[in-house]
Amino acid sequence: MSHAGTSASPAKLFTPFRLGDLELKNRVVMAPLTRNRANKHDDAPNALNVEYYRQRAGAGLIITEATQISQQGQGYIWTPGIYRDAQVAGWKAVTDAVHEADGLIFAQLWHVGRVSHVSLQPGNQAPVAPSAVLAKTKTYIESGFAEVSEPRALRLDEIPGIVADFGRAAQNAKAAGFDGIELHGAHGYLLDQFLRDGSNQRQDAYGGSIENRVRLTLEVVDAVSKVFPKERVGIRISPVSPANDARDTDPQALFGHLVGELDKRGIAFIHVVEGATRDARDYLPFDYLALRKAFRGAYIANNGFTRELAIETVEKGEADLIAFGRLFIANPDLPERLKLDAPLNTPDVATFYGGDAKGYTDYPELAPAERSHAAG
Ligand code: 8OZ
Repeated sequence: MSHAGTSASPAKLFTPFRLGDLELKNRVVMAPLTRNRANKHDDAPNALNVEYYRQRAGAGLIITEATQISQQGQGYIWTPGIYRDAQVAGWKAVTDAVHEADGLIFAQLWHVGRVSHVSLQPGNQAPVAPSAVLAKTKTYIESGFAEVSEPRALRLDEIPGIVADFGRAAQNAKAAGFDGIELHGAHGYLLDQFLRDGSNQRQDAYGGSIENRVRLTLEVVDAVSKVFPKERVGIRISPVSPANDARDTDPQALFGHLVGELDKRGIAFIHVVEGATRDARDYLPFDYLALRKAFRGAYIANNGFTRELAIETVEKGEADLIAFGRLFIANPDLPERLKLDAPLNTPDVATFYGGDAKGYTDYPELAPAERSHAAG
């Protein structure tokens, strides 16, 4: 196939896409990426973060790094929040820079649930979860990697407060100038903990049947859809990823039901991490096309896509948009490089989480000579 680059008919991946009422200039999405470089004193985005996102505004859509909706929702050191005024102001500078560079940006709203450590929690209290079940996973705190802390089960009367925190975070995202929001429903964090029977052992309206386990996620979708129009709301899910000890006895039934409910609500997109994050795309068998068919909004596919697979997947109509993570870390101008089939910089794993400009804003863009070479 010759869908590459600069011929008269570029591959569909490099053509515009209508997402609700937004016009994306291409179908290459910057995936949410935890980088742990917010201000150390208030977890607000800063000038370095502004520069990082500005450099990546060539994406059809940027989805920010996971951003906690409350201090209780934080699970790692130096991740940004969106619940304090200084954080909203920090994000406003980010969205202004991305918009000036002709980009679009959604905030990813995050509550980590049990994937946290007492040192990050208000009053050094236990992290909260659907049930008091410890996750076999690690986090990182100021001193380095640490086992996550024993969680406590949320009381039934606390759940409206969680939904309200998501709603308030969405209001803050609107005030900060975001074009929309993505809920983090993946990777074993709070919403995913409620979805799955490995972490949700509740016997109230939020546990037991699939209908009950999806309840919190749908209440949160409804709450944020009162703040942003539904066509500016999306959700990320990871049906089979075992990240953070996420387990379920029947992911196909669970996510099939969830996606059917999301379809009824008419939100903009589902963003599906196919396979195991940071691991194999075929980690466990799962019918992703069944989710695509059950949902009339956009389907964003993620996880380990190469240029070829991305082009092919969009041509075949198996996804509308492809989200790239690691490649966007190392290549601020990734859409242009992919379009030209230009060489890619290699991501430096040692500088992924925490640090300064090194491995963050210092990856080079293509030089003009490289551009014309690749195009020629
Ligand atoms: C890597 C390190 C810490 C958090 C996720 C938010 O997996 C994350 C994350 C990734 O979704």
